[in-house]
Amino acid sequence: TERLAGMYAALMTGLTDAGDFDPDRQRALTDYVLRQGLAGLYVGGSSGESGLLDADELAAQQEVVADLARASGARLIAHVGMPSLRDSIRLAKQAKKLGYHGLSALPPHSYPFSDAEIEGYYRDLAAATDLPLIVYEVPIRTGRPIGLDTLVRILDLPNVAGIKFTSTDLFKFSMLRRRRPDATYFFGFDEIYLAGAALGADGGIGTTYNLLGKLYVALDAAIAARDLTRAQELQDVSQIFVEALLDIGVLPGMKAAFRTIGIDCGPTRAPMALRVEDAEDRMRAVLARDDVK
Ligand code: NAY
Repeated sequence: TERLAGMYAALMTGLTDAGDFDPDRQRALTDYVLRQGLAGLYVGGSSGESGLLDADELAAQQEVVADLARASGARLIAHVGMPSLRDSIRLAKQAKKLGYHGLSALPPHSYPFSDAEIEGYYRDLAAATDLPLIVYEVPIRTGRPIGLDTLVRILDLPNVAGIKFTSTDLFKFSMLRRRRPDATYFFGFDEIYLAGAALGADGGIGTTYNLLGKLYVALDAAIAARDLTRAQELQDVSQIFVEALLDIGVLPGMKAAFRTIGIDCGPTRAPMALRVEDAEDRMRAVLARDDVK
């Protein structure tokens, strides 16, 4: 299997006004993202509200996205992390059939599982298909960082190709990379991607790439060209955008920003909701700033 690397949008989800999965809105959004020039899409992750969707909805989404993306040359990674390993395996097998290029999954976190149980989950999931699996370190979602030695053991499992590292513990990121230099390292915080790249990330996966994909393509190019000044300028724009989102709620704010450019992907699923009433005005103002345009 080929190596997954580069810049991926953590694809968002299209919902109807009533909050049901909406294949048409999903297609409109996906079509916009595919035109950003990114390496690919990370489908069904945190940014896709997967913690609020059920396995049937995620399966439907996998299919809609694969059908649309097939001709584009974009790489597709299916996030299949679910509270139940059985659901994860079912989604993984479907992703394989649909032609996805890789898998990823949150560690199990619906109970306080032991390191051995977390490793067992990844072992069983990785064995379900021959696709490369990207494990996921994201303590802001799981409530618990995974220890360095456990992460190294997980990276050594058959079919495990790398990690999506969404933590600000950059020393841990570096230690992991030195212990397993051949694994693929994705960095998961958009607003500090440059820091992850400076320490050797092979790519990024993020929410704001959906709307600002071209910015992250340019950031990646500036880094490859060793143009630190340009890279810092681009990272600053991403930070201004993320700062605005954090007040509003990241995913509701992203959906508001999309509405201002004529792409309606619906509300976020309850209980996730806008935290302010003027979200669209705020996002429109951020997108119109001279330093952001
Ligand atoms: C996903 O869908 O799994 C992700 O997008 C992970 C990366 C995002 N982190 C989380 C916890 O959702 O893009 C980041 C994040 O939204 C962004 O950096 C703003 O903080």
